[in-house]
Amino acid sequence: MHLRLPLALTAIFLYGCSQPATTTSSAAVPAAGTNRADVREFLEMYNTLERRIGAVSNEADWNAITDVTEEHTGARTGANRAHAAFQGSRYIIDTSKNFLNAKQTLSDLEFRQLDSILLNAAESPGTIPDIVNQRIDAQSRMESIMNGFTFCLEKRGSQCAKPVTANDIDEALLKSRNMMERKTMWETSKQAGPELKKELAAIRDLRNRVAAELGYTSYFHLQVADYGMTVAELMQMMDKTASDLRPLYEQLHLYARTKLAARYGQKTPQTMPAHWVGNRWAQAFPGLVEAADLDPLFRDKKPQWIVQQAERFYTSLGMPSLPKTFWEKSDLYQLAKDSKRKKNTHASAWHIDMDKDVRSLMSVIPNYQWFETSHHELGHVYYFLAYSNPKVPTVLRRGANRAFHEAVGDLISIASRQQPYLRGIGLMKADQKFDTTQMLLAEALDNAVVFMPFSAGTMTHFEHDLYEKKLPIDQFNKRWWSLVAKYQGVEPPSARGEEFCDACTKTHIIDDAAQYYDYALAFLIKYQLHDYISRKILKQDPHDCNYYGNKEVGKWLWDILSLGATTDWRQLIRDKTGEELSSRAMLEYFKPLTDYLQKENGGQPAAWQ
Ligand code: X8Z
Ligand code: ZN
Repeated sequence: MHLRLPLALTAIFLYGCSQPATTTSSAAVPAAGTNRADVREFLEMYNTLERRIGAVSNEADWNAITDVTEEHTGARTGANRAHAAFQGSRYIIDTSKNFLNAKQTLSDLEFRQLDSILLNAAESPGTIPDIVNQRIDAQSRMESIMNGFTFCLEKRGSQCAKPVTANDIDEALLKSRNMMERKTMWETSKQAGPELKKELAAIRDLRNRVAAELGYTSYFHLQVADYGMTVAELMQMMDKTASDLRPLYEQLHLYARTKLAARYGQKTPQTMPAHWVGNRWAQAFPGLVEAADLDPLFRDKKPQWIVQQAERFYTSLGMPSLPKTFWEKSDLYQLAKDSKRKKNTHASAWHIDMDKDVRSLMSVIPNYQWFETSHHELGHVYYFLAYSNPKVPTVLRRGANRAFHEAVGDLISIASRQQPYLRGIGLMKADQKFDTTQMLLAEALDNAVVFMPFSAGTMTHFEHDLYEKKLPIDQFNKRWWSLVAKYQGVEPPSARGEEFCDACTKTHIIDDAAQYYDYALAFLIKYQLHDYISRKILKQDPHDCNYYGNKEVGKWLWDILSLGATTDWRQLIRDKTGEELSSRAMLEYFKPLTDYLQKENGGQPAAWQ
């Protein structure tokens, strides 16, 4: 290597600060792809620095999200600025563009790395450092509001006399039969919106400005580019997905509102009142199928057991034990009621050093939802571990695409609700049996079909309009609820004017901007992978199968995970399942429900008014 690291670092930061803005080649930039050694040297330098600077930035993010203080927020802002200055340096942009101009001289692996480097740079172009820094500052501020937020049932002056946790709200929405309490809890869950609304409008403009610098129409466009798709292609795919699933969703919707009306002693409404549902955003209708209620299985379990069991699932497939540091450094359990510390309550997984420092943030309590979520988060963690191998350069230590990353743990969540597994690990008694149709119904309502109109419809269209159409701030709530009505058939318990920002209460809108379609795609992928594993590897019924302990399944999965982003994702799904990305497998999996629901719904027209 000709360019030693400290020298490279100096070159990047000096170039970043002192050169005039340029997006074409300059004398300081190596000639376009004429020398493969130059490309190799550049990539080696980038990967080494990315790993070091990224680790500092990730560690600061971790501290800020797990312990919300001014000091941590400040440290995070500083570390993120340094990381952005590296990733978006003009030297990095010009050099990678130059090499990419001579695409024919590059290997596929080199091309993929340069392409990723340029996409990373587009998040923080060094040509507009002030805007980039403003965006980082705004991001830190907004996340500290969200992560440190106290949901409050009763205020005394400016103090909260009756705080409630996110788990308390979820528990009440899942179990309470008292309409007043349900409404209060639902409204409480929306409290952070007003404070975040102006912040979201401001950061939207900054995100869009950043994306425009390297030629993207909006920040939404920049995020979609990661899939190698245009915005129109992505939106078309999402609309097709929502419409493929619509007939089944309508049947489930009618089933759910009829069932809930009986439960609450009300008339069946034409649309679904948001506070009737056991989920803050109606992205799932959990707790409706009494004959498949899995919560009682966890009554005597410790939260620790839940996460350890999720690890046992992966090791049973032949995957390695989690590093000791995972258990030492993760933040897995709900905070004590009197804890002074504030942390984000939404589950996440973290790859701190792009190597073996992997962590998860959760607030596990013993119930089925956290059992499933623990399997989901460890899916991310095993993905991190699998692609942290010498064949995968740092910048490609990512999922085959972002949806693949989400699909892995969710695939294991499908596996984790199969009865042979639940029996095998002693959660169900050896002679206990849940009705398979009821189990399938619960899965459709809780973690599959009901999610699709929310992810492919409401969330994707809201963020599309927010960024691509620059939705005015005084229409945020109106647009949100018109999408919720259109795609989900859900309406709020009372008018939600523009003093609120109900979209702002969805974590991903704040800290995972313009990426929620990842989950919709992930849900299609997970049923495609599950279909292949159950039929072709296990040779079992996809509705009653057991991955647990199967090394062949483990190897098949590990082969996907260990590639990271070194291959084309479309090719990967074709190679592994023999088909293109589609809703076929998901529709087929839930087909047995069609007749059942039609009968249960008495053949009534299912579409809501
Ligand atoms: O955010 C998540 C994971 C963390 S990556 C728990 N999920 C989405 C959500 O909760 O909205 C999983 C599926 C949907
Ligand atoms: Zn996830």
